[in-house]
Amino acid sequence: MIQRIDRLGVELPPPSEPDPAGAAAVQELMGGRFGEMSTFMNYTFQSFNFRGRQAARPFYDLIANIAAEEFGHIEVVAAAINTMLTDPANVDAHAPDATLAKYKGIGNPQHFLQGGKGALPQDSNGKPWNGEYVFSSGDLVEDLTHNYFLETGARNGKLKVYQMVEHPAARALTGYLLVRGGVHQIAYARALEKLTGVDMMKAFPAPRIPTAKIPECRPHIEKGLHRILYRFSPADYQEIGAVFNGPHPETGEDLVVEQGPPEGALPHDLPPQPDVFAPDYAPQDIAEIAQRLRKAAGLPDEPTGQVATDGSRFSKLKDAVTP
Ligand code: MN3
Repeated sequence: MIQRIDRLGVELPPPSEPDPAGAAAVQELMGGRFGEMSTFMNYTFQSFNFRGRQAARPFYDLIANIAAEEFGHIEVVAAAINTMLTDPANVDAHAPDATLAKYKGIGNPQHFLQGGKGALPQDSNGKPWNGEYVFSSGDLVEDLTHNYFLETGARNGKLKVYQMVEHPAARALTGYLLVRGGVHQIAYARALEKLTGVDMMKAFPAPRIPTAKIPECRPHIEKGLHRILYRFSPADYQEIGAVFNGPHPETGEDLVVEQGPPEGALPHDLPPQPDVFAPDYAPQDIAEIAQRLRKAAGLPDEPTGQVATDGSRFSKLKDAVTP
């Protein structure tokens, strides 16, 4: 089972200028062959299918535990795409005044036509994520070798998206994922070293990504996120430290296991976009129904969940400046 926490792994900036073309490129990190849906589903299926797990416990724990972090990576990729598709100045734009015309020919039209300016389980070409990207052979060394290769390709992809997309949400996303993907790459390298004796980081020293020189990586490195594996369970997966230990292959610092999940960050409540009916043509109607239900259920007047910025703030701001 998985327990869910209403936080993002990393703080993202609030919506600013929409960047549909950038959002389409970031989709590669969601539904591409080397995207986060792939890492998540590979480790998830490998952990589901793991035989003899008690005898091989440290390896089972490692794969199952990393799978849990990958769910949060999908979540933060979606949050970045949604931020980039949000027009905070457009919260009162209603059909049929052709507010979407400016997006014609830019990015992935399905972000607007199929979805409500929301992330899709697709790659940067709009091709759906594919279950054939999952490799779960049952052979532990094969699966771990595949995972090392997958993390290596995933880091390459993150760096290329970083270079292609300048939107601050994409930069915050890729800076974080480059650091965390590096930890997972090291974890699988260590697992293979301990099983087979091969020095993976010497055999395949790829990709050579100088994360310490990337401004959006640096704050995470300063907090040690490049050498921490979080235990994503209150009581289980106790044995990951039997594999994830020793010096960091690049910096020489000790690798550490920390009780997690990480503190994370509050998500911005992205404002309604009535031009794509998200969450409705007239979002205020839904808000009024929700408020009645909340009152009838004996809940406090203010919503109980926490967000970094309340989505309704955007339209209030607009009201304040509109005569
Ligand atoms: Mn990941």
